[in-house]
Order: sequence, then structure tokens, then C-alpha cells
Amino acid sequence: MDDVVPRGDARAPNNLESFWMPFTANRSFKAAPRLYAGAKGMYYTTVDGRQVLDGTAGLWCVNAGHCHPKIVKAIQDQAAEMDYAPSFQMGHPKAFELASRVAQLLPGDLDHVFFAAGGGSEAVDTALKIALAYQRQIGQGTRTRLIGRERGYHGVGFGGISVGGMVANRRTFGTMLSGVDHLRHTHDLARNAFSRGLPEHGAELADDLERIVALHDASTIAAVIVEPIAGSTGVLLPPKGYLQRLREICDRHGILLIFDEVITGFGRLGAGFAAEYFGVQPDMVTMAKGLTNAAVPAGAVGVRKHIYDAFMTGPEHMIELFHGYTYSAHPLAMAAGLATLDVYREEGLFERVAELAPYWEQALHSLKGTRHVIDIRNLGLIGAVELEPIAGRPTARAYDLFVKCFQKGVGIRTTGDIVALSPPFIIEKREIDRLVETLRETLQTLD
Ligand code: PXG
Ligand code: PLP
Repeated sequence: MDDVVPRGDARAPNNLESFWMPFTANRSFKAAPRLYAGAKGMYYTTVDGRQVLDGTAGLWCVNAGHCHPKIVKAIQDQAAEMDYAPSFQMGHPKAFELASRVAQLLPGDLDHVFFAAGGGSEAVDTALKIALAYQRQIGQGTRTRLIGRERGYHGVGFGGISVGGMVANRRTFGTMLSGVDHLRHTHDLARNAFSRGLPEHGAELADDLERIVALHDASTIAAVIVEPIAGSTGVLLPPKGYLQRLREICDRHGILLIFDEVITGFGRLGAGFAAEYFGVQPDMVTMAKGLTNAAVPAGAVGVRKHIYDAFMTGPEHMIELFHGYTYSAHPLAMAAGLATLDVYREEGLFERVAELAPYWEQALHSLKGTRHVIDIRNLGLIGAVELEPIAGRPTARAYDLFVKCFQKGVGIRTTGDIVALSPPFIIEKREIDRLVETLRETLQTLD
């Protein structure tokens, strides 16, 4: 039979089976696939030629819109000029250039940048490892404990799931890292439903860190890691004063504060980083996604001067930190990153977020009273619409909404029964209207 291609033949026919898709209901997907084949600006094109408005900037990452010509060209040029160079005991100019540019964008004395490889998960692992190594470096080697938060998301590495607080991402993976504890999350619909911007109630939840310190003793705790805004778990905003209070408690006890800004970094709130937006100085910042506009995978950790300096002490020929990835500071990622930062600046995209934010807030909150809606949250160009779950069938209603919106040409993302929205910064007001109207009319038809 001529349609049977022998194993080992690279021309084997395509099929949907071989790709084990990440964070996907594989069987449902493969029974009714949703496939994108092209992207430009605010829109994806499906394989059957339909346009889909990108309400989520891919996965919170394509901040400047898809296939920006300047970023595309930078990557093409770099691929032709130098495809790869190692960053172990060697370097290439664009890595230093991008590190300086990112350091300039970071608030305070966060003036050193360690490049991870694939994305946020590696950035998080890197930051946690630096925290442990730093404490040891300054003679605080008993500080080995890492503190995360319930409903936190820090990627899928063993470090990230250990400090993370999404039960489904943890329960099947054994004991993970030992010596981890979690702060309580800050989501409180009873007190804060339908807040516009930051919720009023809950700053005192930061005091949960005092409870953890009392339980374990500060001398055992290296670092606390939190997302300034928890994105993946459905846009959980920090109550007013919460992050400041967390900073104060960390200072009081010699605990490093790490902000995981994989989503909030690079303009999502209308400022370079959430740390700047909130006026709270973390000791380290993890980033990925918007660093390269997602055109090439990359992650990084911004580190304060005293942390870097603490490592620059032994013999000068010795490696100071035994950590790094084959693809740390990959040339394509560095070229994409430099072009991306140029685009953000030249097109004033962070300012654009700040300008659009009030319109975005107004539009989203107009969904109050729509069927099934139990909360609406927003900040910068982030939004969430929380739905009443169907009794006994959590996530089903939101999944239904997601599929129906996609069929109408509007891409949204759902987590649990929460719709999370995070469009590219180039979104127009009429596109915000379309997004919201599609949600409204679809919600009214849902069971
Ligand atoms: N930290 C945070 C705060 C994140 O949001 C990661 C780490 C991990 O990054 P990588 O690049 O390893 O995936 C993330 C990633 C969603 C969604 O729909 C969010 C993420 C990834 C995929 C989907 O909310 N965040
Ligand atoms: N596994 C093996 C066998 C390797 O040789 C390497 C890198 O040299 C890795 C894993 C790590 O890969 P990466 O540096 O891309 O994270």
C-alpha cells in the first residue's frame, strides 16, 4: 500500500496524535482542533482562513502585537549573522546590550540581569537558586526555606511548582522541593467583588508572613516569591498596601523578596514593571514573555546590586555561580529583545496602556449584571470576569464560553471559571468594544 510510509521516513504523513499538547485537554482538542496558521497585529488567522481577535496577547506575551516588522527583521538578520554563541566563558555583544537596557528599565538598584533560557519557569528556578546561594554567600546558610503563596503560579519547573499554589499543578508530582511554605492568597470576593483597580480590603493578609516566620523562624527563610498580580490563577489583585507590607516584613526579617513579573513586566500595567507601578522595591524580579514580545523564548532575572556583589568575592578566575542554560542569552532572543524594547519606546506602548486603562476598566465593568458574572477585576490592560460555576461541573461554563467566543472570532483565555483578558497594547477602543460585546452576548446564551 503506497499510503503506508515506513518508520524512519521523515515524510511521514501529518497527524494530530503525536504531539502531546501542554496544559490541554488532548482528546477534546484532537476531536475538534483549533489551529492558528498566521498572525499579524491584533489578529490570528486560523488554518481555514478565519480572523481571530487576540484578547490575550497569545499567553500574556505578545505585548506589541504579532509579527511586528521591526522584531521580525531583527530576528531574521541575527539568524543570518550569528545563529548561536555560548554564554559560558564566552559572550556576544547583544547580551550585554540587552542586560543594560533591561537594567535601565528596572526600578532602583536592580542593575544586574541573569538570562535564563526558555521562559518564566527557568527564570523562576534561577531566582530561587540565586536566593539560596546568596544567603549562603553572606553567611546565612541556614536560610534554606522558600515561601510562595496559595494560588500562585511560577511556571512548571520543580522549583516553580513547589512555591506555586495551584493544586492541580502540584498534586501529581510527588514531594517537590522540601522546606517550602505558602502565604494565604488574597482573593476575597465576599469583601472585594467588583472592585475597580486595587481591592480595598486585605492588606493585613501580608501579616501571614509573620505567622510563617513565627512558625519556622526567620533564620530558616531565604526568600518570599509572589506575583505582584497573580495572572494565571485568574487575575488576583493585591489589596491596597499589601505589597508594601510584605516588603516591610521581609526587611524586618532579612528575607529576600522576589517579584515574579513574567506577566506584569514590560508594560502590562502602563509602567515598565509592576514594582515601579506599585512603588515597592523587590530584591529580584523574574521576567520572560514581553521581554522578546514572545517572538523567541527567553527569560531573565533582575538582581539588586548587593546580591550580585556578594558573589564577586572569591578568586577572579573562579566561576561565581554554578548555574546557566545552553540557551542563556541566545543571540536570537537578544536580538528580539533589543528590537522589542525599541518598539515599546518608539511607539510609546507603555504610555498607551496607561491611557487605555480607564476605557478598558469602563468597558469590562459594563458586564456587571450580565448572566453568570459574579466578579469583574481590572488593572492596566489586565482584566478578569469571574463566572458562577455550574454546580458539580467546575470549569465547564467558562470552557463553553471560550469555545463559543473562538467560533465568533474572539480569542479569550479561561482558568477555572474565570475569563482572563490581556490584549496586546496596540488594541483599539473598537476592538475592546468587540471583545466585551462578544462576551456579553455569548454569556447571555450560556447554560
Ligand atoms: N511565572 C509567572 C508569574 C507566569 O505567569 C511563568 C512564571 C512561567 O513562564 P513560562 O514561560 O515557563 O510558561 C508564568 C507563565 C495563562 C498562562 O493562561 C500563564 C502563563 C503561562 C501559560 C499560560 O494564564 N504564565
Ligand atoms: N541534559 C543533557 C544531557 C545536557 O547535556 C544538557 C546540556 O548540556 C542539558 C540536559 C541541559 O540543557 P539546557 O542547557 O538546554 O537547559
